[in-house]
Amino acid sequence: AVPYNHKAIEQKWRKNWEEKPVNVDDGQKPKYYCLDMFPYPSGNGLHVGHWRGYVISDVWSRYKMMQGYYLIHPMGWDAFGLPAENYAIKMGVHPAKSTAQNVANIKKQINDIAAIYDWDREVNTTDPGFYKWTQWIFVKMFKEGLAYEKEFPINWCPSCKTGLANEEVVNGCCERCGSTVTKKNLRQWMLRITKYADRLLSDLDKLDWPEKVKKMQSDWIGKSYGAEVDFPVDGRDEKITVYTTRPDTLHGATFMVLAPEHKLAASLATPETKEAVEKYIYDASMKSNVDRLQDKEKTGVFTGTYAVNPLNGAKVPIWLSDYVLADYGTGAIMCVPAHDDRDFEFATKFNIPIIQVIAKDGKEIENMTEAYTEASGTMINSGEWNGMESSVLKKEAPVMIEKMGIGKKTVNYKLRDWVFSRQRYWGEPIPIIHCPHCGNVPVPEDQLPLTLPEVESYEPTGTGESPLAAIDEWVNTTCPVCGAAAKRETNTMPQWAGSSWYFLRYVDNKNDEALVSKEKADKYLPVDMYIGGVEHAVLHLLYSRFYTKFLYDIGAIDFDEPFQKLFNQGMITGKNGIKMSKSKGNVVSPDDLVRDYGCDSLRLYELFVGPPELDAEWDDRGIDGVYRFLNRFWKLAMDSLEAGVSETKDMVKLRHKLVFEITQRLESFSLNTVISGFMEYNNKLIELAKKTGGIDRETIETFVKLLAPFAPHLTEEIWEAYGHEDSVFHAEWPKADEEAMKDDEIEVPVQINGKTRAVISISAEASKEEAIAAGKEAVADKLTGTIVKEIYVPKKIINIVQK
Ligand code: ANZ
Ligand code: ZN
Repeated sequence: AVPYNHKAIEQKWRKNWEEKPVNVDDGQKPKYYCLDMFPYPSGNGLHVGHWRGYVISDVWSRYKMMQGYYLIHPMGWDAFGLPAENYAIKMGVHPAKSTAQNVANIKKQINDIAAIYDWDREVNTTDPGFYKWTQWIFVKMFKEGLAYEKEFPINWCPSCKTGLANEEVVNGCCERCGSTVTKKNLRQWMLRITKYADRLLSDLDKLDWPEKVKKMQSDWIGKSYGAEVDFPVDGRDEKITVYTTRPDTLHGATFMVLAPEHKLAASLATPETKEAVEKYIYDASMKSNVDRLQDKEKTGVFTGTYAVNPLNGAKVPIWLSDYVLADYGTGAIMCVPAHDDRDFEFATKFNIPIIQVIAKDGKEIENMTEAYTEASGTMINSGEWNGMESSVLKKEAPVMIEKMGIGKKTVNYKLRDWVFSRQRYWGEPIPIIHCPHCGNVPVPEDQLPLTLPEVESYEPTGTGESPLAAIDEWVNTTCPVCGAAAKRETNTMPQWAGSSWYFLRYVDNKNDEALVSKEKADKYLPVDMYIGGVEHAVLHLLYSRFYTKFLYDIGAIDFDEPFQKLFNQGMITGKNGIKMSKSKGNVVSPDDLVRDYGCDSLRLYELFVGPPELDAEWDDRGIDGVYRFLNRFWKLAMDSLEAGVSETKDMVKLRHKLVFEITQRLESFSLNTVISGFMEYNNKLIELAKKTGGIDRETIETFVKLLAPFAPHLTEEIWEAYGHEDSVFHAEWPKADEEAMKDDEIEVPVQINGKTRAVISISAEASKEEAIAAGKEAVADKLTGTIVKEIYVPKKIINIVQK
């Protein structure tokens, strides 16, 4: 037979598919929407790590196609935002230009993967026809009261020179560039994502997502139940409200701490403490949230003023400390050092009394060396609450407190509203006009898109204003309501704006009348399978869910969760698990490997490197193995075609076992073991063919169909050689007949010390261990001595020797 020529075969089929696409909507088939997280078109192109996700999604898509679905499998570009802009600034070209070049380059590389992306559906977030709808959503949110303006100290990256959302700050550093994030008081556009907190939390139950990701989202939303309790300030009219999740410990509150930013903080100072209090407030304003929460020695200052515990009238000193955050709960806490670690540390350092109110192991501890933080045990030192069980009281106390009129039951969330404006050029202009008479007025919907103007200098200014603010003729406009001279908003949207809804646009990407038509949305949405890296677990995936729920609420779509199923692939790393990056010089480009081994081999190897959900170390040498496998299978198929042997029982059995194993592994997304399964069965068939002179047509064709999603070119070529005119992808996915998989049963005598004691029937293929185990079970009552030897003569006899 002719040898396997990957180059010629791959060229031929690439061309054939282009002329005659394999994925067609006949109006009859059900749809299947398989989505990849779309890339930032960076200037570095793709490396073998990027390929992994695309290969996984392509294999899954082709599998679904063979199961009879019409596929929605699109690709597009997340081209606004900092990476594209930083790159453009570095290279000295306008972001629009560099982005277009990068898109063209990456598109070519993506086509080399042989992925069946439907390029008619392509979207680009920087395209005015696309961002018209990104702006439209913002206008709708504004009209619904979900987009609002606010001035407050936000996270600020001094290197990117822009404000950041909480989600973009990782361990106190900018998610993009790694610089330490500081605080800056700035006017901001905010999105009221907190209004959706409860639904974002409870609807996680509907999703077929990795538990790990769901937990990250629910932790981020951070719902907690507790109470707000009012503490009157001693000798004054004011009250300080605290938020606590442990109202059961109220009798143990021996002091109170306010965040330095609390509105009463400065006014609580006495003439003696004034100087120290003001200094403390100033110092705290210079620190970031993360600095403040990190585990280091507590600092604080006594205000000189006391509050009154509303339950027992005890006077408690009021302190300021930066371990209390201004923007969580009420920004003030009651401190129970006996039962909270941070309060314990603080009380110990500043010599504040510690009163235990929950017995540990039924006892009051003599000298506490650490807080007892569990809500379990009997209440002590707690007046009328003495003797109650703390876990019960914890739930009941909020209601009791409410009845006593000293506070109320509350629910709290860690989730904050989304800081949505960026002081950068390369983003969607926020479509708002500031009118001196009418206030903030949205750009009328029929005037969208509000296009991003050309600027001379698109570098960030660092002043808190975007470069757009320098373009007078753009900034100065008239109010759409009253016609007065007015100014445009000059901030732009964050990178996440476009990616929060792009998946909707793919199914109707040329629609000028609506973001997506009702008809197409009903027909093709939502996404059935979403494939991408786990780094987006909170950011993008949470924002997309929020947008989808909003669009559902305003009737733009009929579903309220975007992604039914989610798969997170692990990262491909360089040697020793180091992340592949240009700066580390360990990037492996797919281009040479495609040239030397072909796309099909590289696709297989991307999967073979390890379980797809785990990180895997790349080693070029491993590709030889899969290349050899493809060559051997090619030869087997072509030789068998010439030999034309008829099927034997063994062939039928192997065929059905193969279908069963491969389908099962594929369904459970164990793609690396699918590949090893192919290799294993290929070897078995080659062994068999040595005896029979070849393998029957149906078995080879079945193998070809199973292998098709993985090695599309090679399988099309063999399929054609076997006389098929239509694509292998229009063939049906094979089904396993479990009856046909069964091994033949044979009868074997079981002997003890050479005497036959039973005859059992076992599989002809049974291993020594299986045969002996079955034999021993059959004669168990006669095995009274010590077994010294176990013999299995395959298919003939089992002999147990005992003493
Ligand atoms: C008294 C108490 C006693 C507390 C005790 C804990 C244990 P989560 O679950 O995170 O909601 N807290 C409230 N507001 C805070 C703020 N702005 N900055 C820092 N800490 C704050 O936790 C709520 C608990 O964290 C609250 O319950 C409060 O301390 C503290 F044995 O109140 B607790
Ligand atoms: Zn006006």
